[in-house]
Amino acid sequence: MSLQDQLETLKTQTLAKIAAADELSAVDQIRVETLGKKGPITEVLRGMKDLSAEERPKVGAFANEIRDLLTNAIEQRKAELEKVALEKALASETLDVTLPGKRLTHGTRHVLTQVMEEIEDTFVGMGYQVVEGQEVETDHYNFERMNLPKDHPARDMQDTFYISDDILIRTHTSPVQARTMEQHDFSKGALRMISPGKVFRRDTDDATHSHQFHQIEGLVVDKGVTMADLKGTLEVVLKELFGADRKIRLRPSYFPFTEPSVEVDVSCFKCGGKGCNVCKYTGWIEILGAGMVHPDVLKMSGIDPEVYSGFAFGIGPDRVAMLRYGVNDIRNFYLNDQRFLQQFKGE
Ligand code: FA5
Repeated sequence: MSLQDQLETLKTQTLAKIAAADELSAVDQIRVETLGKKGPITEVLRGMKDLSAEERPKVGAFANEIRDLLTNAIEQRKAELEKVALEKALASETLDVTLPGKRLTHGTRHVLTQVMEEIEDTFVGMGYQVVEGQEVETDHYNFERMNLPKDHPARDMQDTFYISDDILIRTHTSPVQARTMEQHDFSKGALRMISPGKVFRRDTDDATHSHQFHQIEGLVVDKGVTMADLKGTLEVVLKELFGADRKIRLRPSYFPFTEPSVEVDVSCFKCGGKGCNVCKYTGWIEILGAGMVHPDVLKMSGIDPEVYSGFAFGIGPDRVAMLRYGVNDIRNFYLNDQRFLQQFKGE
């Protein structure tokens, strides 16, 4: 086959290949194979040295013509394929500005935060200061200053997680009482404080117990504070929380840091005291522990019990929230399940 014929066949075959290529990479491949240094055109041009002087320019011109033609065909196919790719991208990435936007869901404060803030507001309205305690406490403040010396049997009710022999995560918010009393300057007036926060116990988790829960401690110390002040204060707060027609009841109880000590019940907000499943058919719901600050606790904080007296209480807001909203398992508060939490939208 003459060189011209070879070039002619190459042209036909390559043009067919170019037309069939449907990817940019395939077109590039054809360019390298046909026009590259090791391709057939270069081969033909190399073979020209064997041609006669008459034939050489003709074959040379024809070879250049074919090379230009194929180069153009390749460029054109590339441009076509690039256009198709662009159109495809534009079609798939279209932004429809008329579509409705995606709604951002609003988070809400946790239901326990809401209940605690509500209780705080009531006390702030009565002139109490809110004191932040610390979750990691010493044995000294958590127990000893609360009249629970080492080996006191009442420590068993509040077993906890120890970090070392003397450092623990607090079992109640009561240590804040001691920390606040020892700082208070009575020449500036009475001590009235509440302290909300997390507490921890080695309790087995069940529907009404969690190893981590919350308390709001309350403490009032002044000259002439009596049990009547405690009762009046709690009555106001519990009516605010559970409804104006609620009654309260004090039952004798025992805490090492108060004397006398009481458990405080509120008349059932569901049945009004007749008896139902919420109040376990007693008509009353236990809400908190309280009492008159033990004289030894005052003394340990440098306060003279002959001059000053006080009351203290510890509310469990987890239980308050359960009762108020009919939540039957305390663990719901700690599972971070949106379906549960979204039901308490707050304001
Ligand atoms: C105390 O912790 C006392 N410090 C309260 C107190 C303060 C009494 C000041 C007198 C003066 P108690 O162990 O009863 O007491 O706990 C108080 C409240 O915390 C309970 O009424 C209950 O509402 C809540 N509570 C106790 N244990 C758990 C628990 N495992 N899970 C959820 N709530 C709990």
